[in-house]
Amino acid sequence: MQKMITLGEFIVQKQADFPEATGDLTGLLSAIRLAAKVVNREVNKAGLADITGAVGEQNIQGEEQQKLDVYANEKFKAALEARGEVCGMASEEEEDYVVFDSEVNNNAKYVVLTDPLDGSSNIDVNVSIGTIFSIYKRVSPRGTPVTLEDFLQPGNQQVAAGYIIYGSSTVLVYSTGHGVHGFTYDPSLGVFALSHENICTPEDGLIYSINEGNYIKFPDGVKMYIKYCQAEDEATHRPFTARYIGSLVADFHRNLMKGGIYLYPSTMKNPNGKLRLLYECNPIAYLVEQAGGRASDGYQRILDIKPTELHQRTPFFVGSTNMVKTVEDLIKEFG
Ligand code: AHM
Ligand code: MG
Repeated sequence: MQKMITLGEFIVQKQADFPEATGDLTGLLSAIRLAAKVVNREVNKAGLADITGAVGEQNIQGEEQQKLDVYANEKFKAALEARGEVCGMASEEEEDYVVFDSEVNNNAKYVVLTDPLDGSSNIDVNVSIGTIFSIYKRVSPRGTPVTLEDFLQPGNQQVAAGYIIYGSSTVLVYSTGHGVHGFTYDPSLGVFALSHENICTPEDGLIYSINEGNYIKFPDGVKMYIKYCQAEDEATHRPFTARYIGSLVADFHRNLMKGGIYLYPSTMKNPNGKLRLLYECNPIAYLVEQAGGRASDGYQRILDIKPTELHQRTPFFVGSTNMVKTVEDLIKEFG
C-alpha cells in the first residue's frame, strides 16, 4: 500500500522544522481542517437540503435552515473560537470583525480573515465552490480584545493562507510561507491526504479566465489583453483557451495547476472591481507567489496594498508570472 500522509501529520512534520514554533498555528490549521470537513459534508448534500425545504424555513428538527454561506460562516467561526488560538475573525458574511472575547482568546496571537463560501452563485447548480482563508499575527497587545488594526495589515504580513475547493473532489491547499501544498479529502477515511506537495505554477500559461460579458466596461489595457489572448501566434501558442467558472477558487486552482491568468478588472461602474482585498485577493496572491506566480491590481503588487477598510475591493490579475506582466504592461500603457 502506498504511504499516506495526512494533513495533520504533514503539519506536525513541518512544525518540527521550526524549533521556535509553539504549536498555535498547528492548532489553528486543525480548526480550519475540521470546519472544512463539516462544510464539505453539507456542500455534498446541497441539493437534498433544497428538497427538504426552502431557505428560511425550519427543518424537521425545528432548526432554522441556513443558506450554505451563512452555515459555512457559522462553522468556521465556531471552530476558530473553540480552539483558542484566534482572537478574532473577519468574514465576507460579517459586516464588522468578530471579537472572540474570552480570556483564552484575548491571549491568542492570531487573527483569521475568510470568505467562508466563495462562488455562492454556483451552489444551487452543482458547480465548484470554495472557502478562502488568511492568517495574520495580531499587532495589538495580547491579553486585550482584537482591534480593527489587527485586520488591516498588508498581505505581505500574512503568516499563512489557503483555500478549500469543493469540486469533483475536495482539496485543501495552503502555505505557511514554505511552499504550497495540496491535500485531497478521502471521505471514506475522513482525512485530507497529501496529494500535491510543493505546487509550482508554470511561468507561462495557455488559459485566460475573465467574465468577458463585461468586455464593454473594461479599461482599454484589459480589452487589449483579451484581444492579445485571442490573436493567432504560433510562437506563443495563441490563441489561448478561455475558461471561466465564476468561482475564484475553482478558476484559480485550475490555473495554478495548469498555468493561466485570472482577471477581475475595474469597470467604469466599479472602479475597484468586485473582489475583496482582505479575504479573497490577499490569500490567493500569497499562494500564487509561493508557487512562483504573480498577483497585481494592474499597477502594484496585491500584497503591498495597505488596506483601509475591511471589505475593500481591488482589481485583480493573478496567475502565471509572464501573463500577469503582459496585462500590467498594457494597463500601464493604455489605462
Ligand atoms: P462571492 O464572494 O459573492 O461568491 O463573489 C465572488 C465571486 C468569485 O468567486 C468569482 O470569481 C466572481 O465572484 C464572479 O463574478 P462575476 O459573476 O461578476 O463574473
Ligand atoms: Mg467571495
